[in-house]
Amino acid sequence: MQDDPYNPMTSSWTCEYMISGAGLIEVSTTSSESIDIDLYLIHDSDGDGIPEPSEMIASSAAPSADEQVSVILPDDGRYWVFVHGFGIPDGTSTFDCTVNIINGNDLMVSDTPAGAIMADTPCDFTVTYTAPDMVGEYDGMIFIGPTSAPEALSVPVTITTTETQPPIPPVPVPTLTPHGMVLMIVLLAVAGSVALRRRE
Ligand SMILES: [Ca+2]
Ligand SMILES: [Ca+2]
Repeated sequence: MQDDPYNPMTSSWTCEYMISGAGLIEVSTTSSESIDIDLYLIHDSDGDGIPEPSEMIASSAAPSADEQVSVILPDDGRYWVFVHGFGIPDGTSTFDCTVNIINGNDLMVSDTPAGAIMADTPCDFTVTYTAPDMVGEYDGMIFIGPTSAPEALSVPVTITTTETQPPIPPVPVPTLTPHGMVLMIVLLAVAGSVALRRRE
């Protein structure tokens, strides 16, 4: 719907999520119509259950319907996705909104190397998972980085479960450490996925 173009808080399409231990929130919109919708992500940081302008943590407002926001390692709590009708020539229109939230602790990292890792030195670690009962494809994420920025690199993990469960594929460790650099790493893994697609 056409909303007040100067006030994203008037967004007529909103969706609420409770987030706990998430590694990623990723939201995108698109439309087959010639409209301009914008995307906002709001975190209820004061915990009062009310979305406020000061709580906006991400926005995407290009002059089309194709928008995308993502937040890595979001704080726990209540979130709202606002889709703002900036320019809807016919007053109402349709769009797709895809929300991907990766959370949970179904992925476990173990056998991590202790101490410093020299550049260009491969190191092995073990990733185990708790497979959901339902056969399907599940997205997870492993963060790798120095202790001061543990989410510096994110490695997506996809687990496909079948009737007979295959072994988990090895997770490649990005080899981006420059020559001579010593990298202290921490590993944090999250898994589980919520994806929905809504058309209104
Ligand atoms: Ca609030
Ligand atoms: Ca837009």
